[in-house]
Amino acid sequence: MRFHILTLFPDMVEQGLNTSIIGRAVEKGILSIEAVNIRDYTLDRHKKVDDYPYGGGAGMVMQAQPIYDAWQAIVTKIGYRPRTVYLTPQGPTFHQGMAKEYAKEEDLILLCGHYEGIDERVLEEIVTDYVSIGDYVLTGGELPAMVMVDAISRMVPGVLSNQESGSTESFEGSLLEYPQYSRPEEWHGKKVPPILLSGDHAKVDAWRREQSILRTKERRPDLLKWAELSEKERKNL
Ligand code: 6GU
Repeated sequence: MRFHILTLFPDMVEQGLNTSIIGRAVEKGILSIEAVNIRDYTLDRHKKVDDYPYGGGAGMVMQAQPIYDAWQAIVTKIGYRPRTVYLTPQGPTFHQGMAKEYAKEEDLILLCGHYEGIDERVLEEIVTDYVSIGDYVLTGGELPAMVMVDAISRMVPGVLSNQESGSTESFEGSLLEYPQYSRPEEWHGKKVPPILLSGDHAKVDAWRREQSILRTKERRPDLLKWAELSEKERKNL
């Protein structure tokens, strides 16, 4: 899968996504992540990419021309108009199901805004999806874009090793992860739950399932509405 990130801060995005798992997938050629500097496409003699808002008000607005031309350069290179996401608090909140859907795309363009926003007319022409990452205000779309790239990438086949993909399972069914323990068997007077040392895999699985359900009920009861539970599990809630 190929990510194309339209941004005024390409270094921030390239640095932030150079992590172990994502970086390894890029090296293996499973992913490519290209940060496109919007400023490289401005026709302004002074490399300006923003201007005052018509109608007045605080702040600056990112102009249509450099964004459109940067987007068009990507479209010309790949030969079709891919889904184009504008990162904005005005979109629906990103979730795991969206990550799984986006992971099916061959290309994805992520448009990062700054200042007071982007000229509406270019959004109308290029944006197919509006996405927020939660109800708080950030200074720009770069961190949200990195969040999306990470969450989508780990759903692309081959990005996670078998070891790493185990931990996708529980959220897939809308339940939180069960608690994990490693050596030593006793730490600060706290013992590892004995069932985990029993070697009885069926019992361990049943215990973990129960812990996942209990933990979800306690910490994220809102998720239980989506959880895939047996009739018995739902009755016992
Ligand atoms: Cl996608 N952008 C900005 N600027 N702030 C946000 C956001 C996005 N999602 C939550 N807050």
